[in-house]
Amino acid sequence: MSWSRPDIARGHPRITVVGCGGAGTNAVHRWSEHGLAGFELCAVGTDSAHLLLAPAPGRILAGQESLRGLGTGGDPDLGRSAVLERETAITGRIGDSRIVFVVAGLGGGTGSGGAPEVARMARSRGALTVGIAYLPFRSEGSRRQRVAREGLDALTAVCDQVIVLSNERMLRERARHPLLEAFRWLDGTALAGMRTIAATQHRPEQLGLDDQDLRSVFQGGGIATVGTGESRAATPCATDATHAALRHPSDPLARSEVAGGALLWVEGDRSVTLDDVQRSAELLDQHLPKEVPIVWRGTVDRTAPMQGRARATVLLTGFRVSAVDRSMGTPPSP
Ligand SMILES: Nc1nc2c(ncn2[C@@H]2O[C@H](COP(=O)(O)OP(=O)(O)OP(=O)(O)O)[C@@H](O)[C@H]2O)c(=O)[nH]1
Ligand SMILES: [Mg+2]
Repeated sequence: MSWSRPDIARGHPRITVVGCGGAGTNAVHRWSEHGLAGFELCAVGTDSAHLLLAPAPGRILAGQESLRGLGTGGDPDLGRSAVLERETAITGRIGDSRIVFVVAGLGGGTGSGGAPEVARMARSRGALTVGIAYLPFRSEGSRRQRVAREGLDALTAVCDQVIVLSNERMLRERARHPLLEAFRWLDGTALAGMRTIAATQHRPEQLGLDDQDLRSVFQGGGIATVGTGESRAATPCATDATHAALRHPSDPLARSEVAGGALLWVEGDRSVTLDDVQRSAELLDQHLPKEVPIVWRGTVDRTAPMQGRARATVLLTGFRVSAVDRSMGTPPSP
């Protein structure tokens, strides 16, 4: 990995989130409703009506002339060339960001074709580049699965790590919830992964995460999965939160195929003890093959929203794309 040390005099390094295509724009829209401190949000899209969801200063319409604001109709080649036409605007947004998250739903045209190009632009400017890829529901059919798989290949080739979130997870975990709530839940999981990675830049105090932690688990690139869990009680328990978090990374990717490492980040109020965090790490250790390196860190969060809460986020890295094929039942690309 090539990213360089932040310039201390300039304070916190910039972290930018670029949503690409419909799903990427939706995610940026939902996160912007929460006022995501510490992240700059923007969206690149080919569908002008849909792009209006993104926060105003960060909208980049791609393919204005060729596609006339109507989307690509599912064609990744059109998505790629439209995004390339806006390279100057996109790199202008990325600027000197230290971390860039490129978020897209794979299977359509704009995200599958365009997100790898946005990621390439970010990485060539020296940013740590992390893809967030929503994979289509099985019920969307084999063509979408194939396009998604090709998009995932392209994205993995240019990112430091790609966090995969299968939409199928919503069916397993939120099938009986209102539709929008299910989508918000998956966005929340993605956000937990982004916050964990961003914590290496924003919160190096206490027993916080740092650059070295990220380097050790991102080494070798590949695909990552994330899970997050919470415990809410008078005396919140980090081990319970970790237990809940571990239900997700095991799904859809098999834990035995982790090739990179594991990052466990526990946030809690003052009642979370060292012993509790230590037991959380042991729990994670029991879930993984012996040789997988684990980095665990815990921070006390004094802000009001974390009162009576402990939150654990687990990031497992270094899966091969073939592991995604097996878990999704996707036929491998020719
Ligand atoms: N998790 C999640 N997935 C979504 C959302 N919207 C769409 N998807 C998924 O993302 C895939 C790609 O859809 P879009 O993002 O709309 O496609 P696009 O990139 O805009 O591509 P075109 O419209 O074909 O140019 C879909 O097949 C869905 O599986 C969303 O809001 N959240
Ligand atoms: Mg679209």
